Amino acid sequence: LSAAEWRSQSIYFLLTDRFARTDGSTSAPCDLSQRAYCGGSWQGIIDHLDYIQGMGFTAVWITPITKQIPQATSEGSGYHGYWQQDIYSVNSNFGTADDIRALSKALHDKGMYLMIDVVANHMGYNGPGASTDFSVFTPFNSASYFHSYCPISNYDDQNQVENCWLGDDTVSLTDLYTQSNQVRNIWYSWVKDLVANYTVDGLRIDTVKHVEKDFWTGYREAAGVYTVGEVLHGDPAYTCPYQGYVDGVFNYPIYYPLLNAFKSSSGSISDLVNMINTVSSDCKDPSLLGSFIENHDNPRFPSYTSDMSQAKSVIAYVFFADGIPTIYSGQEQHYTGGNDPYNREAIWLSGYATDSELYKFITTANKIRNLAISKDSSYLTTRNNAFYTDSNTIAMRKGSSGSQVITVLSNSGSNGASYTLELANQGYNSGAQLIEVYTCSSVKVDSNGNIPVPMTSGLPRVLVPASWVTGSGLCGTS
Ligand code: ABC
Ligand code: CA
Repeated sequence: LSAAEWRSQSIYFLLTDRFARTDGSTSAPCDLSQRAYCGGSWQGIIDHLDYIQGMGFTAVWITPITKQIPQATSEGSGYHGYWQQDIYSVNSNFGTADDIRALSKALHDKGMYLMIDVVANHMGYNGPGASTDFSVFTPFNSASYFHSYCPISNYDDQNQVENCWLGDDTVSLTDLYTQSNQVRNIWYSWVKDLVANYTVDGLRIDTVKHVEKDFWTGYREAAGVYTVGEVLHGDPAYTCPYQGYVDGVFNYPIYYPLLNAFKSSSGSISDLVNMINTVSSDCKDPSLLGSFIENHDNPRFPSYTSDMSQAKSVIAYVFFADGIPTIYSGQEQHYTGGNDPYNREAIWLSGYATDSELYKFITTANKIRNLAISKDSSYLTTRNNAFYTDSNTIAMRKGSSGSQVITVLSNSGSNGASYTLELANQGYNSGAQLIEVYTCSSVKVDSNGNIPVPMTSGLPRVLVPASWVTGSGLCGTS
């Protein structure tokens, strides 16, 4: 699937080890502190695609499939998939290569897409980098395939970031000499084969900033599908340029001010608005960025605040701002895990409840976004415009003029007041009829050109033209 075709998708990101087990258990324990395999499998994912599709997701991003460090190290095992040792074998803890093909087919049969996480920067070694036994790696079985050992000690030194090693003395992440043609050719044919073998639709690429930029040009070309890179850096001046080498990157620049704006009622809305504008001008194509508020590397949003309205607000941002919405498995169950490894809870322990508050909220968000996509062919590519703010509120509009989706988000939380927010400069003419889709209330643009938005309990509001809703499946229509 091309980058342009991914624009309209909606991604559910899961850790294969933590999503679903082949035995269908909803009670098998998973002690997060152990950093060990808990029993999830590719077959388990196949068995629970209805749960994912039921929320409206069209694509599933799974963690890396390659064979890992075999030992249980004192930092745990490679259950997450980022400690590969043999790139030509799959991780047998999750099943077989045929299981991955079956997963790919099961997704495609449902009209969904498969995104696989890939690592080209490093292998993983059980021990200090300085005493690596290179013979454990396939095919990179000698020191000549790697940069000589040095730990990354200064993340502001790009030379170190690219050419020194991640990890630590317990598990070192053996840093490949990606500048060499030998390594490049192996990776380029590997990724081409991966996409063909498993009929992969897109790739999430790990540690993109740890490899020199021009490596990615050939990698992306060999992959031939949409590539979204992890560049873990909050500065758009650093992160956006990678969009010249991979199709998209995760929107870390927005992540930090979004989190800070909504995790408490005193968060800064203006910092978020400034960043929306900076990313919009610095990034080549914000519509191809991965939009997110949670992942497996950061504390979950509800670990900062238990407030349900604030959780809904950040999810609404992820869906209705620019970019491809990416929800991390467990978000729909309001999981509260903190830092790695505690943010990697077993999803089966939720019983895959489809009546949870956020499962339902996300389902509606996907429906609204799909409605906008179907009614407005420019919805995805027009830039989100933050047109109103006050100290607790942001209002944004996105889409073609005359039929924009208006999203109003408050950080006040569940104790927030009930009031009418009079929104000016909102792009609709007086008399226009809108519907607020979460409450299904009708709202008419008044004679002064203001939209009276009914606010309550810090809940997000999303307004669309009233004429859109008929037949949409929203607000009781079918
Ligand atoms: C294991 C343990 C952890 C333990 C850790 C030391 O070792 O499980 O409990 O704390 C995988 C596993 C992890 C494992 C690591 C290391 O390997 O999933 O469980 O941790 O063995 C990607 C993946 C991630 C994966 C790897 C490695 C890479 O998403 O899951 O981890 O393949 C760096 C990398 C980034 C990486 C991330 C975990 O570490 O760049 O690719 N993620 C600064 C640096 C970043 C750095 C980040 C976190 O700190 O600039 O480069 O990310 O350490 C902003 C700034 C940013 C700054 C942040 C904190 O603040 O703009 O620059 O990021 O404002
Ligand atoms: Ca590197």
